Amino acid sequence: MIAPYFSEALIQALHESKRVAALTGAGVSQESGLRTFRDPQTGLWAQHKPEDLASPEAFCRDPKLVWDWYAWRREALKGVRPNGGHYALAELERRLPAFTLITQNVDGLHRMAGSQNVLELHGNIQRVRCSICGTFAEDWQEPENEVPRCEVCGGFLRPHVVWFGETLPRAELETAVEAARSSELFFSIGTSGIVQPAASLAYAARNRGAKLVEINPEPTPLTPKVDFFLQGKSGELLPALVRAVWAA
Ligand code: BJW
Ligand code: ZN
Repeated sequence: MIAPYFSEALIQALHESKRVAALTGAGVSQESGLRTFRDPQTGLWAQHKPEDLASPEAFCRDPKLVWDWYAWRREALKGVRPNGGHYALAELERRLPAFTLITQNVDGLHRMAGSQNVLELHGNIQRVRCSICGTFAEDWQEPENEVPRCEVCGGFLRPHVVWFGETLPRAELETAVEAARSSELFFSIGTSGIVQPAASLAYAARNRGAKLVEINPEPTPLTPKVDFFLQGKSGELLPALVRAVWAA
C-alpha cells in the first residue's frame, strides 16, 4: 500500500488535543474477517436481515432462530483476532492524555487488542443472561432444538446485547456522552452512523466544538459534517496515522 497522506492540520490536532474520543462500529472488525451489519448477507443467514433478528420482537416470535444466530456468531468469533485498526486504537489510548473508546461492537476485539478504557454501548456477545429475571449464566446446557433456560426461573437465556427498542446501559451511555461533549477531537470509525443514540455522539461532540474525523471506505450521513474524512479501511489508515503522528 502507498503510504496515505494525512494533512498537517490533522497531525497537529492529534498532537495538541488533550481529550480525544472515538466511536467504532462493525467496519473496524471487517478486516478481522467479521461481517458488517448492513453488508449483503451470504450463506446460512442470507434470508434474514440482521435488523430483523436483533430485536425483542424477533426473539419473542422465534427464540430458537435468534439464539442460533448468536450461537453461530459466537462460534465464528473463535478464531478471530484483532486487526491493525484495533491495535492502533489501543496505541492511541497509551499515547494520549485522555482517550475514551466507545464501541457499538459486541465482539470484544478492542479489549483483546489491549484497549482498557472501552465503553461497550451494545453489550457483549460472549455474555448471556436470562430474558425474564436478568440472571447472568456462565455456562449452560444446550438441549437439541431448544433454547437454553435459566437455572433460577426457567426463562429463556438470551445474549447480553442491546436490541432495537431496548435501552443502552445507562452508565456506559452517560460516560460516552460526557466523553463526546468534552472531547477536542472525535473519531467516527467504521460505522454507518444510522443507529441511535450512538450516531448522535459525533453531533454532541461537534456542538461543543470538537473537530470530527471520520474513517470509512464509504461516505456516510456524517461525512458532510466532518473536518477530516479519511476514506479507506481503518485497519490500514489507523496504524498509518499513528505512525505519521508519532514518527520516530
Ligand atoms: C469499514 C470497513 C473497514 C466496512 N474499515 N470501515 C432516534 C431516531 C430514530 C430512531 C431511533 C432514535 N432513537 C432510537 C431509535 C430506534 C433505534 C434506531 O436507531 N433505529 C435506526 C435504525 C433508525 N435505536 C434503538 O432502538 C436503540 N435503543 C434506544 O435508543 O432506546 C431508547 C428508545 C427505544 C425506542 C424508541 C426510542 C428510544 C438500540 C439500538 C441497538 C442496536 N443494536 C444492534 C445489534 C447489537 C447486537 C448484535 O451485534 O447483534 O447494534 S443493531 C446493529 O447496528 C448493531 C450495531 O452496533 C449497530 C450499528 O451498526 P454499525 O456498526 O454502524 O454497522 P454497519 O454495518 O451499519 O456499518 C458498517 C460501516 O463500516 C459501513 O459504513 C461500512 O462502509 C464501513 N466499513 N469495511 C472501516 N475495513
Ligand atoms: Zn431467570
